[in-house]
Amino acid sequence: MKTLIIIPTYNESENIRPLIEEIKSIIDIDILIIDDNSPDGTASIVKEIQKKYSNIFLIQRKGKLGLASAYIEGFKYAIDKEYDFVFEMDADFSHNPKYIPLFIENIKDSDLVIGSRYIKGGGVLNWSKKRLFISKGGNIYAKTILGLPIKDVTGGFKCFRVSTLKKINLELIKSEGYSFQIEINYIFYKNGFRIKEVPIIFEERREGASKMSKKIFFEAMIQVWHFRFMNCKKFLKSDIL
Ligand SMILES: Nc1nc2c(ncn2[C@@H]2O[C@H](COP(=O)(O)OP(=O)(O)OP(=O)(O)O)[C@@H](O)[C@H]2O)c(=O)[nH]1
Ligand SMILES: [Mg+2]
Repeated sequence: MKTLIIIPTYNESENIRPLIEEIKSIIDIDILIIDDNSPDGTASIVKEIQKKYSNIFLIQRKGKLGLASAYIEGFKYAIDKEYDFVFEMDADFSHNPKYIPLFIENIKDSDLVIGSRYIKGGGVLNWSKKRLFISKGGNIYAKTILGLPIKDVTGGFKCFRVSTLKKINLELIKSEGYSFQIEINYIFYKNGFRIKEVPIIFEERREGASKMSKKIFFEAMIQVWHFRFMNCKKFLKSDIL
């Protein structure tokens, strides 16, 4: 099965090389880095690594265009190049590559596999009580308003079946940043696609700075109300069904 890992990057120069090496030590898999012109030169490090591996790909964008559009660009790439499965993964080691085989095992009978911090066996390492409270609270808030039977609706370690993504009109996705994770889960759920959660232990980022802020968090929480009242059926491409 042809599988691609999408890793969006913004100032991940310290993490990207060790992360790719660690993934490669576990599984020989294609990796697509989508870099938004990181001022710290992340893209030039990726170009160095490309000399060593033939299946590392790089899309360089003009500036910080946000997480949602990075993933949508990556999904289109996966559809174009006829991958079977595609991963979302952070560059900062919060998503431990050791779980990749677990996702691959579980996507065989699902359309979306979510790495979940909030199911039995999952968890978070090295987060402050405050950060954990905000994350758990945000989760309960979003899943209650949306009626989502998913324990971790904001997590970003995921694997999608490409043939299912192909049925969705990605252009209609409203999110720019972090609410993208909630929006795509909701679209999958409302259209009856199979969603499975697998437990992961999420770790605090290894190097570099977080791009998460109070403003981004509250924006995502307001967006949830927009999702609540949107017509999810409009995302289905009727012509290919
Ligand atoms: N291409 C691209 N990547 C981004 C952008 N914003 C964040 N990223 C990347 O998306 C991933 C998740 O971002 P983080 O800053 O780790 O956000 P987070 O995981 O919610 O926050 P922390 O837990 O504090 O690290 C990382 O690999 C970032 O480098 C963006 O605008 N464009
Ligand atoms: Mg992170």
